[in-house]
Amino acid sequence: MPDLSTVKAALKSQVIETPSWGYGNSGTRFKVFTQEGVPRDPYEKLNDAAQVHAATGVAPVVSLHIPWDKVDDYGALKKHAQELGLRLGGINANVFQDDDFKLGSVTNPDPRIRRKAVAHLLECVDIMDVTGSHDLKLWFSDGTNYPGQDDIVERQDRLAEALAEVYARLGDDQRILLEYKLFEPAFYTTDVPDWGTSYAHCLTLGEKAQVVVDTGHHAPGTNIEFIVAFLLRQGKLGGFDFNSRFYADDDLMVGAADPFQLFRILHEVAKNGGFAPETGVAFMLDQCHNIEAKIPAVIRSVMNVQEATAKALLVDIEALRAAQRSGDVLASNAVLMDAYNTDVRPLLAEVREEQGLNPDPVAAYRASGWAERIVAERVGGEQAGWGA
Ligand code: PSV
Ligand code: MN
Repeated sequence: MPDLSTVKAALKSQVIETPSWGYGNSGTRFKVFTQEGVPRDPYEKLNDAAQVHAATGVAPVVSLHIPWDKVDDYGALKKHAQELGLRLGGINANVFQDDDFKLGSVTNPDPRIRRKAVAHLLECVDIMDVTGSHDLKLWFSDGTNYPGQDDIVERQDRLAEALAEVYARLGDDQRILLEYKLFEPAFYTTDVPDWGTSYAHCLTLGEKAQVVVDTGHHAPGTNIEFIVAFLLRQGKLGGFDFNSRFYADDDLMVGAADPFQLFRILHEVAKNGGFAPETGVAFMLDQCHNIEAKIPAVIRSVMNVQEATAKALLVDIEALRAAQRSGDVLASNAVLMDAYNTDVRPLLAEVREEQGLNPDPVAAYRASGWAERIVAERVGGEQAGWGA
């Protein structure tokens, strides 16, 4: 059996990065519903993220999205984060909301627009230099809607050229995390549709380029844990954008739709050393809380990752390997299911108490009075959101 103190230590040192945009208004292409008390600027988003960290103890890092989180002084934003006991994490580039990018950003047939897109990516690296962020997270909405619309191979060439230029600008401790997504907003071809395409570009770029697995970006039925295991083996798993989905890229709370899948993914992470800080796997959330209260939803998501992690760490690897080597299909499966079926909530409550935290993070947040305070104080101004 795994040593309980090792499991507890791993749970205490886990770091989950929360997305600034998860605290703002969001919605679908049909409607963005506003909520009272939503942050008006990146500073207030960090204030909310600090509540998640206070309640869970494992969420000290916040990803930014530019220009959603554009500020005049990133040094001041970094200082604000530090004062809250937080640090600024991945910088997510946004080359999908400018009218110029209708036919693509870095793969656009027009060289002027390609330059504009690359300029934004380089600006994001400038921001990373100030914020101390290590990760430039790239997701390209680029693709085509109709057969014949553009040349598939030429678009790959343009993508490779842009990536190489940005890669050359990276500092020693900075990396590109290249995200893929099967479809949407492009409906016929997407220029980085799958992990293989991302992996191939990252291989060409070099060591400082790795793949990001957004759990909502696959065809239904895709075996995501296989992808995770493969990328870890190759040293190319840069991180996760965690969320869950029933249909497409639903961006629901991670673990809500399929907690067993989350467990299977984290089992591969645990078994292949991905929780060791030196592997650099970033455990980020990428979610939108369209209809539920945002801060407690982020807290719930963090807890879901913790629960799946605890179960993954409880897998009796020795017993699993012994059963696998002897070809005992049922015993191997039983070892895994035993861990999955363990109620780890008492263990996590104990871990939190040992860290001086409330064993129930949701109750801790409720008791803090923060929800009432932001509704009362955040009056006027323009609420943050990604628009639709
Ligand atoms: C695209 O669907 C994506 O997953 C990318 O990570 C974006 O940066 C993010 O969503 C925006 O919510
Ligand atoms: Mn994502």
